Amino acid sequence: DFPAGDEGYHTYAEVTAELEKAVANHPDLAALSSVGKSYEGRELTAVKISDHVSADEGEPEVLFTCNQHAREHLTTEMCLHIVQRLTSGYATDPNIRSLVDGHVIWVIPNVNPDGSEFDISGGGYQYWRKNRRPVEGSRSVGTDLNRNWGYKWGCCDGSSTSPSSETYRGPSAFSEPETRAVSRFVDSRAPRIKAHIDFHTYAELVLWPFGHTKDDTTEGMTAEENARLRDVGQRMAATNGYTAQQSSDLYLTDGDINDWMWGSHKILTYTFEMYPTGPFPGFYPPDEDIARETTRNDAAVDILIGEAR
Ligand code: 0X9
Ligand code: CA
Ligand code: ZN
Repeated sequence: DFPAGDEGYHTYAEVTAELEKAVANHPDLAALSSVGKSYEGRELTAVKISDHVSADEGEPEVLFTCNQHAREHLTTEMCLHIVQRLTSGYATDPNIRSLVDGHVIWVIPNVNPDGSEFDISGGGYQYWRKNRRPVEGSRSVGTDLNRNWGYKWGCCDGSSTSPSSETYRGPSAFSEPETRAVSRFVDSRAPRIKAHIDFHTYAELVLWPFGHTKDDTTEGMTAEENARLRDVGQRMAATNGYTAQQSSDLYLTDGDINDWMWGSHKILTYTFEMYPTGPFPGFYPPDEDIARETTRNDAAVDILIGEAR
């Protein structure tokens, strides 16, 4: 469980219960499925939101993913907030109604449930980042899921080959059950998924690909494509006050989720680094901050959905 005073955050079981409640209250708007299981066997739950949710209406699709990194608990709250806002606001908010009527919105609130449950085990926070699969042939546990994606995996000195590193990329691309399951889900929906945000903390940034090169244009990224990624990124950042930049301007990564989403499927894809800007309170803002910092991204989320067409 979360430490005393932080009970406003949701454990894996509490997230599941909240999602089931949303579906029970809005059975025509929301449905649950699983894209696969984590290493320890937890379901990687996906929420589908649309009008006539059980029908296939061929609408453009959007994906939100959260909690690739275990200790970034505010992101799980962000995905939960998206589900709750789009379902409970549908009846009264014409803007939400038109977004939900015209799109299929997928939300995966916890890509790394083993890691996030481990992070809150033992009475305090563990500062855990990676997943929980032991690394074969070493005493280390965990791969950085956000270095394990299969587009130019390990290409460019943006990840580590050392199992004890916080940015260990894993023994091969998609070696981890969590990245494999989410990527296969996206493969199965492509090319209908048009836009995506992966939520992280912290730094208050909107980041677009590529991460593996400092170049704006390169193989797989024309000047026109780069300009659109930048334009939408900057418009979203104007609504939440984050700083907008290409992800490699922050630092180089290889094998991150956005490089794969764009590189493999041309999905308009972003990383949001949420609140705060610095190490105090860093990964562990008090639960009193959840409502303010998730609501802060409502307009940006709406812009992204509107860009899927
Ligand atoms: O390093 C990451 O995986 C992300 N930051 S975090 O502090 N949440 O770990 C950022 C990934 C975005 N890609 C690049 N910066 N290239
Ligand atoms: Ca509190
Ligand atoms: Zn992160």
